[in-house]
Amino acid sequence: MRIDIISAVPELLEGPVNHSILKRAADKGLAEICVHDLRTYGRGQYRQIDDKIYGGNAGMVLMVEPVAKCIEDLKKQREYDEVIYMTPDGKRFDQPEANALSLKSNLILLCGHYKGIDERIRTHYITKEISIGDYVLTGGELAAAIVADAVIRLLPGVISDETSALTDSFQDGLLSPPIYTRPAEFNGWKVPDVLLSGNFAEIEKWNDAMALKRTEERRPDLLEDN
Ligand code: 6GU
Repeated sequence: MRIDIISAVPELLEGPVNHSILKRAADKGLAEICVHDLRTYGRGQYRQIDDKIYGGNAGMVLMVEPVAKCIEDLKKQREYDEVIYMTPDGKRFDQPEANALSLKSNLILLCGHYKGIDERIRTHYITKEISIGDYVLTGGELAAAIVADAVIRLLPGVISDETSALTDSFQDGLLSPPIYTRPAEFNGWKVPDVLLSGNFAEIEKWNDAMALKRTEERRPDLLEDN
């Protein structure tokens, strides 16, 4: 899978791309993440990428030309499954969307900034708009990093334990049960006996029951949706 991220502040993506699971996936040859600096496509000597909103409202908008040039450049090199605009106006990102995107080959994530982008980009290039939640961020970079992480960790081989991505919270519509590791007792705090019993049928039953209990207590909305 390849993800191209277009950004006016590419520095914000350096950490996630160079140090997170994204880097591990890239090193293993399972994913390629390329960050493109919008300013490279900017206008004139000052590489201008934003301008005032027509009609008077305060604030700056990403101009159509630099974004169009960048997207056109990328589209010349390969076919894209989706050109995604990261914006609080978009559909709320969730696990089913991450699963669906993980089956694609080539994605563009366009990070919004300032007051947004010229509407003509949305009309003529964008195939999907994604929000990561009902709050406003300064730009789409952190949101793009979240989407890239959620998608790439699902690719076979990225996480060493193949089954672990499938047993995540949310994959079965439930939160995860409590988990423990050694020692079996610390400060008098004990690991539940059943987990030490070696009885795998009982352990599975306990895990299922605890996952359900936790979901009922913390996220009853997840149970209502089903
Ligand atoms: Cl994708 N972008 C911005 N700027 N703010 C957000 C968001 C995205 N998702 C939630 N808030």
